[in-house]
Amino acid sequence: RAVTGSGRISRQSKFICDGIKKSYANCPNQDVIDKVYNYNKCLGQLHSYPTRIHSREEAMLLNGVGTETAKKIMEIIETGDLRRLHYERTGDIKIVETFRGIYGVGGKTAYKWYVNGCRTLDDLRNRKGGVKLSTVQQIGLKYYNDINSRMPRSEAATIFDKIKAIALKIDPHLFIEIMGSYRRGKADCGDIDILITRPTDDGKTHAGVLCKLLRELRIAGIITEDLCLPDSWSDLELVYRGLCRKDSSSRRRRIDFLTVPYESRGAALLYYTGDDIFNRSMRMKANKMGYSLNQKGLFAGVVRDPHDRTRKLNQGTNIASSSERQIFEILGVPWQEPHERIR
Ligand code: DCP
Ligand code: MG
Ligand code: MN
Repeated sequence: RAVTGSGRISRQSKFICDGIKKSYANCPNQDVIDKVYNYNKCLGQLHSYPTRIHSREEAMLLNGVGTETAKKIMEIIETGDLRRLHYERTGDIKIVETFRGIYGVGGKTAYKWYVNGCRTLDDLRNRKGGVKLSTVQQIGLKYYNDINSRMPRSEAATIFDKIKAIALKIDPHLFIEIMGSYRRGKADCGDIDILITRPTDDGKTHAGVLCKLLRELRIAGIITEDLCLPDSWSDLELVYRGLCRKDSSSRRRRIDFLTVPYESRGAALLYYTGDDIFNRSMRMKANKMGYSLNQKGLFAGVVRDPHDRTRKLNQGTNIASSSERQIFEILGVPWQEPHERIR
């Protein structure tokens, strides 16, 4: 992802690892174990690397990346692909990869289904080998092609306009915005990301709005399936994931909602605009300055577990959350318009 901006290197290396692990599961060989260990180490490094890698020298600065791995990284940067992978990507890995494309299916489940004798999506539909699919996985399988294709920007705009009109009928004071790749100006979108909040100067909040809105959107035929519902609907901060469509003759599209307290709107705008690599570089900048950044705000005085830097020992103090610009300023990062926030 750090290399190509498309998830390619991490996914590909993961398949190499999975493939090697599987082939050698019964006859462990130290060379292979070392190789898998090293690939995993590089993957971890690439996952948390904040910017795009530009040169072999830069790649080699990563822990665990030697000349051979750096060569592979450069090949992916230059050609967008890794030729060697075409020889190593055997049939079983391709099938597992197909199964992993089902919403709600991870590598473990995909591999389990393979072991149970399933080779195609139709095998899963026929429950070959007695495989069991969760409700979400069944939806993911049914709309496999829809979920795995991107929509034109114009379709996202049409769907969003309908949703916004219905939302403003519920409460005309709502702040509702389309985020993610759409806000960055991309020509096509993987899903629709919608941020909702509400000014509180009249003493009211958006509590309860999302539940009402989703009900209206189901009645209007816009939301068609739920994938992930919040546990409780009364909170101000909620996440929803589902499927929607423009009208009854359109394909299903993925849709996400995020609602946040009004005072976190700046941090939420920043987070939900992305892209994810840009977010990673902003978070890393914050961490270097002794702050912590997330969708709720920029926090000072966060104490982290020295043995596990990802574990926070306290909440810290929220020093900026209502304005995107203020967060840029405190971090000393020159302002960037959403379409510039790509790494
Ligand atoms: N996000 C993030 N880290 C993640 C996932 C998401 O920082 N692991 C943030 C940045 C993303 C935004 O949330 O831009 C929306 O997430 P999406 O997965 O919907 O990604 P995009 O909208 O950017 O791209 P796509 O067109 O594929 O949906
Ligand atoms: Mg998106
Ligand atoms: Mn999304």
